[in-house]
Amino acid sequence: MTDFFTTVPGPIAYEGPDSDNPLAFRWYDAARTVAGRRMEDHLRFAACYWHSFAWDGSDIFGAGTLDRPWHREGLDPLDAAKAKMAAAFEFFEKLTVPFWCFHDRDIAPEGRTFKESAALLDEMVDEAQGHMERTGTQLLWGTANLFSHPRFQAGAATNPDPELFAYAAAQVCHCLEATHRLGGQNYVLWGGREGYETLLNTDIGRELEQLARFLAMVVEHKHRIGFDGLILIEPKPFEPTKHQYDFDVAAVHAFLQSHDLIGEVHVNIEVNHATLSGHDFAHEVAVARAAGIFGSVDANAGDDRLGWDVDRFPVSVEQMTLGMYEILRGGGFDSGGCNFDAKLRRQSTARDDLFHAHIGGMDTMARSLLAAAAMLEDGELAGAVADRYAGWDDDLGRRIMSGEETLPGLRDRALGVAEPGRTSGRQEALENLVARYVERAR
Ligand code: XLS
Ligand code: NI
Ligand code: NI
Repeated sequence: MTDFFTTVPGPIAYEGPDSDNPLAFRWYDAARTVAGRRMEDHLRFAACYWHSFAWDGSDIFGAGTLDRPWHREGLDPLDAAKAKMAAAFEFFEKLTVPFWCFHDRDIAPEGRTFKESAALLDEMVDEAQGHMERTGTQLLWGTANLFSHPRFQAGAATNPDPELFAYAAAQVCHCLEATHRLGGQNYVLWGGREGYETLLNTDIGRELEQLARFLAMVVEHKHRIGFDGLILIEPKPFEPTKHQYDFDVAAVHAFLQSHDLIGEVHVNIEVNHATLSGHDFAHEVAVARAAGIFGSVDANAGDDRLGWDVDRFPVSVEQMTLGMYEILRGGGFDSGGCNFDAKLRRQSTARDDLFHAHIGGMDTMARSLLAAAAMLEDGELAGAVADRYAGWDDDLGRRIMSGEETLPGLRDRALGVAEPGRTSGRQEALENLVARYVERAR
């Protein structure tokens, strides 16, 4: 145990909704059983390495603001990586978060050659293994950073130059194996720069075929090494490129279908990416569930007036309740979980701010779980939906769906029946119903 977070003794404990202790959980009670499962096993929280430990608070206008001593100039890169990792695991342990997530470049410095980088990653994976054994923290997923280094300026798998595809493939191969070695439960592919800026220099058809080939290679290798976690694509509509190929869940689904990858690849849905694509988070989960490709969640929040990936910590119980409800309807997480792909505001410079941010996020998600579980258990909302579609279980609906009816057959029928009736969609009443669950969640 290091002493980076000296003002927080840890472990953070559950004290209940009436507690005024800012360093306690008010809703996240890991051991409490909700809808037949421990809260901890429902939510499967993960802290991410990149925003909390690899990012120094810099933005496009200015330098880092955060107190991260391992970024100080002149340090040996490997020593710095180890100091960073010690602080990260001190944090995970004190927060009592069961999982963590990383990019290869978050945990290990980049060498001068691929060979050097691979060796550095191996060394840091050994280091992580020690920390994981000591603290009991598990790995929710690993991923390769195929977007920060200038070599990836034109993308990785979708690069116009096959040398870059080859480099990215080598990096993913190594990172997938590292994830496997650490007992990772999933492997994520976020298409960082897999998209384009202008059609004037881009061949979309080729790039999509390259992306499919890359994905097939990842799937092949996953089976080759016996990795039984899920391969997850994380959709995002834009940023950093103007047009990202994995725009939203529906686009990913169509891509998987047309390349025979259904069953092999699922999705990691990020809340802020969902809203950037013009959808609600719950919509993205529902589409993934309907398509059978739901995997995991990057829990964060956008900002109503900022149209980019601001990665705030989740604050809206209502938004998350609707998302959790869709997740629970599908049976909850399997190997996935809630990864806080979220970062501090750059003025939050005290070391304990990282705790307050995660405690708030975990409580928001936990309270949402309680509301969603009650909604599901009472069944009133589901009942209202079932009533709305009841006609499809009757004679006419069944005949249409079974193929017994044809267009002219339905015209003949219409000639002999009255104008169809209309029933209320009852949206406002249902919104009030949800509000009651959100208010009463305990
Ligand atoms: C960026 C993505 C990224 C992925 C992991 O917007 O959210 O952080 O989750 O590469
Ligand atoms: Ni994001
Ligand atoms: Ni993400």
